[in-house]
Amino acid sequence: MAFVPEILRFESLPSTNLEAARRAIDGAAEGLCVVAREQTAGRGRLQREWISPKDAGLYFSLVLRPKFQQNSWSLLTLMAAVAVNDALREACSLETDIKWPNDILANDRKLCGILAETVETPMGRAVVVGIGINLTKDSFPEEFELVATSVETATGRSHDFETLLGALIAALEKHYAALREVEGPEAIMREWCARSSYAEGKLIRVVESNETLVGTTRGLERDGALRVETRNGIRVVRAGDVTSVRLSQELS
Ligand code: BT5
Repeated sequence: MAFVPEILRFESLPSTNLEAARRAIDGAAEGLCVVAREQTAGRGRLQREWISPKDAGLYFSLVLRPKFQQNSWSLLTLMAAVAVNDALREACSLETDIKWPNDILANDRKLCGILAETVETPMGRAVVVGIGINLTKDSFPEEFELVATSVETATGRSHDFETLLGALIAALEKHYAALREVEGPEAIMREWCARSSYAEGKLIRVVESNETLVGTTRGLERDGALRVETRNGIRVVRAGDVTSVRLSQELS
């Protein structure tokens, strides 16, 4: 077993990631899971918001204290995406795609976001892995309908929350244990590539802080960065927002 899960449940929190980070600073052991029925200030990347209405989604954060080299810590996001993909298949019979680096998609719409953050604690640097899964159509506002979806919408029925939570924690335990093995980084990238249509041969647009590039995906670097073949050669993308580009859009 990779970690011993301990689940703390809350009616409402500003953010499960913030609560998990606070508890990590207070000495929480690896394996602490924070779950809330709603978040009033759910966080995405780059100070963005994760909309988290009551009982409409799974709002979850896990405290990890990785012992392996920090240059492999970026793989924890990919590990979490693989675990979510497995849990949705097992608990909800739902096949999903993974968009680099941290989105889980169903029918090309976002169903889940993942936010991994490091936190300095008296016991050393820890990682909080936050996962938000849209369960019902009430989990996001109407104006997101073209870009977002939920487990209920994608499968046409509702699912048991506890079954999905249990499957998610079991999948995280399994893939975190695998990542800690000597061959773990290569293995988790293989697993990620097997589940993602974005790994190889996908025409994408990447919006970085000061630049936009268009190219075709060509697999991952050893730290999980995305390789993109552009007109000017291979570019390695470590941050940024990726969208799929249809050929007609690209050429017009
Ligand atoms: C993410 O950021 O996708 C990471 C989201 C992580 C949320 C979890 S919930 C538990 C834990 N506690 C937290 O406070 N956070 C984590 P990013 O790639 O930056 O995407 C954010 C963008 O997705 C927003 O700017 C919106 O456009 C969109 N968005 C917000 N809420 C959404 C929702 N419920 N469903 C689909 N898209 C959403």
